[in-house]
Amino acid sequence: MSTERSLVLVKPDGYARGLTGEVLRRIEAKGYVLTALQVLTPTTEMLAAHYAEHEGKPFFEPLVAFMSSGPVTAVVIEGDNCIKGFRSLAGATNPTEAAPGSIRGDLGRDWGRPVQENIVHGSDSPESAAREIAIWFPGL
Ligand code: IDP
Ligand code: MG
Repeated sequence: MSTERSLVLVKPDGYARGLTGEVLRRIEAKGYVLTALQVLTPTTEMLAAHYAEHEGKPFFEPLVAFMSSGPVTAVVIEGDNCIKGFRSLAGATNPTEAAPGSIRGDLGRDWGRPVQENIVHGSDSPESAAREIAIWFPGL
């Protein structure tokens, strides 16, 4: 089955810059459906679960601190192959290297701080999407 759900986050940098609408516009223009949406400032517990795969890496604690520094927009999107499709819309992790045309490539840059400020998160596999949706939208 190729119809999928993915968990998208507009990170605190994107939210603070007023880019939530632009990210949602690109998701809808691509043809994916917005299934659930909320604005919240995540707890460190939620973020430790969300980023469990990165626990122990040097950027883990700064990443959790950054992600809990202000509101984020959490979104569940739906559509055939939307997990891979949104990763393509988002572009490479490092916004300096992300291709023009992508969210990170068009809207992100190096601010002289670690790479963590890259506007969006998108699930990387069906397993990650199911795990992440349960963290951000319990009961969905
Ligand atoms: P992804 O978001 O493109 O899937 P991951 O490698 O899963 O990238 O990393 C998760 C997040 O951690 C990135 O989006 C970025 O915010 C942050 N990050 C990744 N690598 C680094 C790094 O080397 N330094 C600081 N932050 C990083
Ligand atoms: Mg990742």
